[in-house]
Amino acid sequence: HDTQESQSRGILIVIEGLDRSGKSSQCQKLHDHLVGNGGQARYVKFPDRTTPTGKMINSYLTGSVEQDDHSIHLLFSANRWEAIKGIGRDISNGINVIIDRYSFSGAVYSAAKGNPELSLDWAWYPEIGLLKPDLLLFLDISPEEAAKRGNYGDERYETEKMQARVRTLFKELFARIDDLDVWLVDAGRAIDVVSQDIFAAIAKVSSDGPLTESLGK
Ligand code: T5A
Ligand code: NA
Repeated sequence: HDTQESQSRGILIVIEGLDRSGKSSQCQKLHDHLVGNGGQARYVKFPDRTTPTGKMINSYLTGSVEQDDHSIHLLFSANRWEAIKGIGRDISNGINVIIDRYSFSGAVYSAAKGNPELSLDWAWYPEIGLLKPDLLLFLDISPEEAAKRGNYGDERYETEKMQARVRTLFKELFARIDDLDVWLVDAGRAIDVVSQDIFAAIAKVSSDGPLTESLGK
């Protein structure tokens, strides 16, 4: 078999945003849209709470366990590193991978805590070398609007003050990274209106080149 060489690769799409911006709803819709068009797709969510690192993260987020700020930060990163080879393999096998939160959340939430030892630079470092997305969609919503949505406030970072800092830092981080295709999507609109914008963005992504690029400094 040398069909591998003629088969085109999948694309790597990342959806980021504040808590309750609608990431999971949109990832699911995008997954169904791609499969409905005859493609293959896989939906990956970080943190993946099912693995050993993910279980530790879950205990921290739900408030049952405390963690040192550096330590929990590195656990979130480890939770991505342990999954990345599998994601790369799927992409080379022609599967489109949709990721719900990624390195950008990783850096920004830790830096937003206000601990002077966790600068955005420090927080970004463990992400260097992970696969770079072909497209990054940022679901933009005001913290006030997000707070009106279901179950807000259940987890550790769900305060309006924290979310406001997170929103500013996301934009700061996007501006710093070279060659990153970022689409800002107004996520304060109805679910189906938001997904139409997302489908339009996806239609423009090309998977012509090899997926060899990784996240840099
Ligand atoms: N974190 C994460 C880190 O600190 N470091 C890291 O490295 C990573 C990966 C958990 C926390 O971990 C932090 C960030 C987070 O604080 P999570 O598990 O992704 O991360 O948790 P959330 O972001 O809170 O995920 P949610 O599921 O709560 O939010 P979503 O996915 O953005 O929103 P969704 O689609 O589930 O929708 C939430 C509600 O709003 C409604 C939905 O029906 C649902 O009820 N909704 C809408 N309502 C009106 N209009 C729309 N357009 C709507 N879209 C959705
Ligand atoms: Na949350």
